[in-house]
Amino acid sequence: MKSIVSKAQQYLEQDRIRREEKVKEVKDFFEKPRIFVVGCGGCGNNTINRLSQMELDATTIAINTDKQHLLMTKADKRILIGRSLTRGLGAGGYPEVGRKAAELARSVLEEILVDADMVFVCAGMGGGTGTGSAPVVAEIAKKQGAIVVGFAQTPFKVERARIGKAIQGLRDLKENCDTVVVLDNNKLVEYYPNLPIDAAFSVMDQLIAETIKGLTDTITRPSLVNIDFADLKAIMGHGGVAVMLVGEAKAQDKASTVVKDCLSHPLLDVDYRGATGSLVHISGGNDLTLKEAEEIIRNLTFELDDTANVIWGARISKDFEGFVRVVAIMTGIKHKLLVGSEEYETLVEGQSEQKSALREIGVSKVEKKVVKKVAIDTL
Ligand SMILES: Nc1nc2c(ncn2[C@@H]2O[C@H](COP(=O)(O)OP(=O)(O)OP(=O)(O)O)[C@@H](O)[C@H]2O)c(=O)[nH]1
Ligand SMILES: [Mg+2]
Repeated sequence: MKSIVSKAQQYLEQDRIRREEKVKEVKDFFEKPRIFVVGCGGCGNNTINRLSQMELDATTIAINTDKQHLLMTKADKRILIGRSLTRGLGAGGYPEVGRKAAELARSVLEEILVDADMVFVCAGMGGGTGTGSAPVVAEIAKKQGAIVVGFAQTPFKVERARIGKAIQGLRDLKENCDTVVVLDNNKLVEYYPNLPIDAAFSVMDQLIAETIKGLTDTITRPSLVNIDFADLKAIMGHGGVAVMLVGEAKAQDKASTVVKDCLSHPLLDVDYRGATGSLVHISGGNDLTLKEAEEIIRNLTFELDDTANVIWGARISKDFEGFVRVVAIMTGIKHKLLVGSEEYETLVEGQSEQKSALREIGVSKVEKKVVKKVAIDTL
């Protein structure tokens, strides 16, 4: 048995070298999916700024009605929208102005996004520019045939007047995106009450940027381009509202530690009961075993529906030796801001009762779930 294992390891090493050579060949041969990240308004521009500091296989675009903010933003393309409406001074908290400004820039945006395969649209909800323009950008991208994923930050409770606008903005964004990942800024106040506002914002921006980078890397790695893009499409193509989970672990029992880290992330809404789809991406070193990867998926997706579509992939890289990182998107969730809190509570209560009953009789739901694909990509 030992000799078989050592032969297999030898083979793996040869295979790794062969694949590294192939990766370059394939990279030159296949066209990569064209990915764009568009940041709308102040908050969206800040996310783009973060992303610009990372090596990203995507084109970054910052759009704003606020000339000053746009000038401070680093992006591949910067577009000042609605100049005739706002004279470059911002939308003053009016989403109608943001929407009109984006409408005026429609032809420019159409031209830029013409051959996009995937577009991430980032905006903070509740102000004027992001709230009004993000749904228009999403609609344009969708019409051009791209998969469109929105990342929306919802306002602080103290920004009272902004909450109504944010809910409407979120609804409009959801209408025009395939999937919208919702992130709650109130979590920043709960967990970083003493951090200066800029610093607290930048933590959220970093989190979004890391997730977009993780997803982008997954689909642009040449050896698995087509499979990964198709998978992403399967989950995000009709994802509705989504939440994201991010976790890291170094410990010996990293499989359970990383799941705990994902489920207790201070800035993320981890209530994904009833999710209908899940895309989980694990990055680990050579020490990550298949059993550990399987355990991570099983524990993370335990709460999901029987019919949930679960797709996962793992990438082994030298950078992750002794360390594991998980990025997951859970789609098809009911978000409290979008269904009304009473309706939401009833819905969630019903689901929990059903689940605890199942747990009591020892039904492990994961076995029944449709786990579509396992891609172990060694680079
Ligand atoms: N996480 C995070 N949230 C932000 C940031 N900036 C603003 N926000 C949130 O996003 C909401 C919208 O704010 P902005 O993006 O500045 O507004 P805008 O789209 O530029 O709108 P106008 O300035 O009215 O044209 C705010 O209510 C905040 O809750 C940021 O850098 N990070
Ligand atoms: Mg602004």
